[in-house]
Amino acid sequence: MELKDRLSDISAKAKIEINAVTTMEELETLRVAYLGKKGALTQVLKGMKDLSAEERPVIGQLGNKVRDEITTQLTETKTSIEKEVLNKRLSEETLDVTLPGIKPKKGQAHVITQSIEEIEDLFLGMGYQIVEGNEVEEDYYNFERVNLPQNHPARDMQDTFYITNEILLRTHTSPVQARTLEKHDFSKGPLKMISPGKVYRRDTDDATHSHQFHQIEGLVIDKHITMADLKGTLEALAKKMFGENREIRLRPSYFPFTEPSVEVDVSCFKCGGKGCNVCKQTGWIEILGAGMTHPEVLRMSGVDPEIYGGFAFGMGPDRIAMLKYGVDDIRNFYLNDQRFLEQFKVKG
Ligand code: 2U9
Repeated sequence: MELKDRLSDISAKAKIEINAVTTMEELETLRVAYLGKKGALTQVLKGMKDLSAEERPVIGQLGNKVRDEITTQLTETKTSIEKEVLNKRLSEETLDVTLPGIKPKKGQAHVITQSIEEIEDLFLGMGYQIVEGNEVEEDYYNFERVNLPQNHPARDMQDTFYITNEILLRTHTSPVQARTLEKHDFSKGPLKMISPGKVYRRDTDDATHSHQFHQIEGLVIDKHITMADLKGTLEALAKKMFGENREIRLRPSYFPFTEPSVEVDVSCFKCGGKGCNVCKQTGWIEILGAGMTHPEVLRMSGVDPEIYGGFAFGMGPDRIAMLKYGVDDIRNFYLNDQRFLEQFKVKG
């Protein structure tokens, strides 16, 4: 067959085949099939070397025309396929920005934090300051300064996490009281403070003991502070925490840092005092310890017990939350299980 005829066959065939292409892969296959090194057009043009001088330029021109036509059609087809692919993606991946967002779950403060803040509000309203302090403390401030001398059992390893012989994890927030008291300037008025925070005991964890728990301690030091002031303050605290018609009763007790010391019960908020499972049929629930600050503790903080005195108290908000919400295992507060924690929604 004449070169001329073969070229017009290739041109016609290419037009039809490229027209039928729908993917980039098919397009590339055709480009190689016609224009590649072993392509149909390339093979035909190899025959030009056998042509006469008159024929060669004519066929050469025709060959270039066919190559240009095929290249143009390949490029146009590529562009239209690319456009189709893009439009398909655009329609599939359309994001309707006017759709409402996914509402994040609203969290709330931890139940112990809620309990602490409720108690802080009460004391702020009574003119107390809230003081926080280090959890890593000196043995001296944690024990010595609250009248727990060197050989006191509470200082033994079984109760305390020691980091060195002198440094420990505080077992109560009393060192914050001692540090604040020693710096207090009484010419500016009485010391009225509470110190909330995490404390640590080297106990084995069980339903009522956690190696980490919380405490809130209070301290009021001035002239002429009496036990009646202590009782009135604790009554206000009990009513705020457990309801307005609660009563309290003080039972004699002993703490090295207070003299006299008392343990404080609140009338049962569940049965009103008749007796039930919460108050173990007694009508009363122990909520905290308190007492008049020991003179030796004052003296060690540089305060003259002949002139100044006052009261102190300590409570465990974990224990109070367990009583208030009927939680039977203290460890629930520290497992970070959302199913447990989200039950304690913030009111209002
Ligand atoms: C200074 C002076 C006095 C703090 C006090 C308690 C009573 C008390 C604990 C018992 C178990 C709280 O519920 S608990 O975790 N503590 O009962 N704490 S008086 O007295 C102080 C502290 C510091 C300078």
